Amino acid sequence: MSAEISVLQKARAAYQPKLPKALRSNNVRVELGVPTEPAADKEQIKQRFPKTCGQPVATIIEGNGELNGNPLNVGVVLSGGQAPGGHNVIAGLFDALKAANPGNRLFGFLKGPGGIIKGKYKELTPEIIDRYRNTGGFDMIMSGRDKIEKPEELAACKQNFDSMNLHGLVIIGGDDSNTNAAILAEYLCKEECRTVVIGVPKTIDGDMKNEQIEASFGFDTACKTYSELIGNICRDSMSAVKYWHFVRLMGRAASHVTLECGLQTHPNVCLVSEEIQAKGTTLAEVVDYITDVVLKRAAAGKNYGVVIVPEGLPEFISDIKRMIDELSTILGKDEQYIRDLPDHSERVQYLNNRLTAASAKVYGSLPQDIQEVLLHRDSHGNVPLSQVETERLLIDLVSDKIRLLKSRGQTEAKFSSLSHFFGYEGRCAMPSNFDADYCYSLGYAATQLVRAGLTGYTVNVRNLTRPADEWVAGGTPVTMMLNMEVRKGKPVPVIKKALVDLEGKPFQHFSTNRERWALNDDFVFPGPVQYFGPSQIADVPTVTLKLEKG
Ligand code: FBP
Repeated sequence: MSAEISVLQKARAAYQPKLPKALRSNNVRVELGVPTEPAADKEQIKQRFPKTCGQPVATIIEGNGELNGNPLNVGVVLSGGQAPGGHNVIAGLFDALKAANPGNRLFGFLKGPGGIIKGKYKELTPEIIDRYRNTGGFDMIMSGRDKIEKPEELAACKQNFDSMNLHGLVIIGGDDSNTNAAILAEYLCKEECRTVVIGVPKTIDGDMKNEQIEASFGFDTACKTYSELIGNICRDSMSAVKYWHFVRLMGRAASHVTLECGLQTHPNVCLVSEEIQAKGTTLAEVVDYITDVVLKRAAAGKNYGVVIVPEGLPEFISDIKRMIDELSTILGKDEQYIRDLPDHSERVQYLNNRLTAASAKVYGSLPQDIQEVLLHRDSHGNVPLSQVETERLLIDLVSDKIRLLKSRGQTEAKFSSLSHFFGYEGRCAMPSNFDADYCYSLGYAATQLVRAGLTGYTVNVRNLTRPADEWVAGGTPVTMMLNMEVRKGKPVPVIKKALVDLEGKPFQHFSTNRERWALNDDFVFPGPVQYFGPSQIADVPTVTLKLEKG
């Protein structure tokens, strides 16, 4: 880490994150509710998690507790994509551990879950923690996307925990990593290992949420960062009056990021994958819709505009989704063989013989770079969609269509386009006050769950649209959020992803206004994230959260 820090970094280092009232007290206890059930596929989940399935919801409240006050060794790991606030989770964990007993120790496993398997870790000291308070990024201990699933990997983890005399492990990750936390917790219970496992809901994608978990951390800062940039682009577009900007936004599956940025900035077109899926829309129909807006604006003398597109779109367009599912099944069986084929044309030929005719046609119609990306899966079976340039594909198809209409004399629209992808730019931004406070509270609460000896839980902090003082912290049994899904052709337990609810208030608000936003220049310019100043500017949560919570 560089020795020189920016003026803002210096000021942020002094920021004291706000904690809910109950967590500020040194006397807390964990109250347990009634037994819970998995979200779906109950019998299969119960069979796979006989020790941890059905545990009750936990709430942390003020009061004389029976929480463990003996010296504890706790490990922490950052898993998956970066999200603003990760360092504050660790700072919260650390401060709560030291407040409970100055002899408590915190160890950071390095480079993600792979560090747990390999036993690579470092002790986190006050000097290290202080250097990273309220900073973005995951560089304190780095992250990785390894999955702990094979029997030998689980056994290696246990061996490392035993030799470190570890009482608890906190896994900071998204839906896949919290699923991993449940698998590890179940395994450790079966093996009668003392280490408890607690997950923390992280992902800028915002799709790890449910009745208990109101938001994943990082979503707030990432959306505010992208919205600042989109607002700037909207202003540039109405100043230059000659470009259509196509902006793809991160979010591997759900469109929460795009919808939130749409609500913050009012672009002319905002695609929501979940709606496209619900209507069974094809790629050609998506192109028709965008073209229609371009032509209507051109007719009003506006040959410019802004289109925002969710990264996850390809998996929600009916014909592409079917093709990707078929590809996943084929890759589940023959991935290595396909990879070893000498060139791409042979891979296409091999796939042509195995895909249905309709899917082979869709696959064949895509540019080669997209075809190649679609043949990869990460360790959790996901397509690396951040590498699929959907915004360029849409630009090409819209300009083809406009060219055709022009050749028939049906339009005189001018269509000059520019493409952007906002993803990595937002993942390591300095956390907003909301994320700084929320993450610190999540870390603080995770310590209390470890002290209570709970395992297989995801920590939660609720009531997030109220001032931090009124937030309520607790834990949700991971099995309560699980369902079975097919990954790489096999059914596996995973946390049910929260997609955009088309009946929910955020989408409804967008849907009521989108036509007006399409034709007029109703752009909103949110400007940069504010860290200081009046609370209604510096502490405001996302539009999504405000609309969802009324
Ligand atoms: P997580 O689900 O791990 O939080 O990551 C989300 C994400 O930022 C997606 O939006 C994106 O598709 C993906 O990570 C990119 O992955 P990578 O960092 O491996 O390129």
